[in-house]
Amino acid sequence: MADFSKREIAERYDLLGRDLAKKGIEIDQAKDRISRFTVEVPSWVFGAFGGGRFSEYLPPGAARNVFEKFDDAAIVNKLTGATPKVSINIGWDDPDVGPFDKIQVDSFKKLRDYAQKVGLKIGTVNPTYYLKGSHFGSLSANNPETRKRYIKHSLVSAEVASRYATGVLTIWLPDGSLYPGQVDLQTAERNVANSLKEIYSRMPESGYMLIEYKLFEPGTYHTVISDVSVASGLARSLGDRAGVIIDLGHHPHGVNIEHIVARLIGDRMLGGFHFNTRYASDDDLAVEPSMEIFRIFHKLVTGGVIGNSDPRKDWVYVIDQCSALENRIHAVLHSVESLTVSYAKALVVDEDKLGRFQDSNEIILANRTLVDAFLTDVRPIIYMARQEKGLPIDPIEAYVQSGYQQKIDRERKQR
Ligand code: RM4
Ligand code: MN
Ligand code: MN
Repeated sequence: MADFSKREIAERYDLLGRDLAKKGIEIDQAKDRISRFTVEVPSWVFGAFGGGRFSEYLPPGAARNVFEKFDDAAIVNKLTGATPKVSINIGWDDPDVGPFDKIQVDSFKKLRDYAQKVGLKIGTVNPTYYLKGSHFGSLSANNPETRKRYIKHSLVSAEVASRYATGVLTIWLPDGSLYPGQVDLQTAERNVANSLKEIYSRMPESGYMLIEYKLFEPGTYHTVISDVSVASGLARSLGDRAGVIIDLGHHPHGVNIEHIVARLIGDRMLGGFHFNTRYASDDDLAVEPSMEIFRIFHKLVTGGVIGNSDPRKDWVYVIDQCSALENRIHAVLHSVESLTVSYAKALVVDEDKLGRFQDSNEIILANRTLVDAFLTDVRPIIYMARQEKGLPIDPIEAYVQSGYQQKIDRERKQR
């Protein structure tokens, strides 16, 4: 818990600044980059989705509709200054609740206007491929009618994205199979490729599409877009307005995710992240400031992606988590904190030294250089950045003190 006076923050900042200067790192530059860091929050973390195994259980205060989700996102942004955009799901977040096939693009104007009113914007837009009638596949389905429905749904979503949001469509398909032999693997992949081609060619020209992959769930035997090679292959075949989004929870254990990042950057592929923590399995938990997240940020920094002054060269960053038991707003604030800390650590790597050790094959000394940055307490950088913006030093503590939770617990009892 951080409870520092202005003077204490200045002292800590100066001390760290002197340490970093010895490595040739300018603390003010790191602070400015941290000041500019933003990440999207997911609408779904605030609402009913995420009961998981305890389907009837909802943490107190869960939002009852999309507007309440935006209210919650607004307080997160107010406290962190780092989450001005909310990622939405078409099919869950429709302002006019109605049947899936009748979703109206225009009705999202209301949501865009409401977002503006509470100081937010709509961020990435997710079509929802796992609603009615897709239990045997959506874009991969053998049934052409099902594919058509989901192509139409994708185009409605793309239109919402371009008209009322940032134009970025993020696509995750639940398509796959439970048993070997259930579907023909090539047919399923071809159906997806053709469906995506149709979506890509008909979506607004200003729009972008990021394709997400996942090794498992709901498919137990196979998923059609199972890994980065399938996703990037599809994206490449579509064109330069298609790319890949990496969800941290979607890999087998032990996969080197920063290597995937490096490869996508090397390929000049559009990229993005769905941040979360996976322990034993994919469970969309809050982000912790782990060594892995630090290494990923280090790649995003050295690859010239994060914070690039040309926004088209930067990636898209989204928190994708869905709390089951824990307080939703605490969980999101915790993730924002962890990501900010990890980014700051990635900015204090002694790159010259690292380069020298790499050139001279000093394996452990190179590794220690990275570890040294990871072990640096970078919080003074973050505190200073927040203080300058008039934000609370500790957003979670400020949230606990704010009384907002008590208010939503009370107001949202009826559902
Ligand atoms: C999926 C995938 C999608 C997310 C849904 C809720 O596993 O991660 O990105 O939107 O879950
Ligand atoms: Mn995801
Ligand atoms: Mn996921």
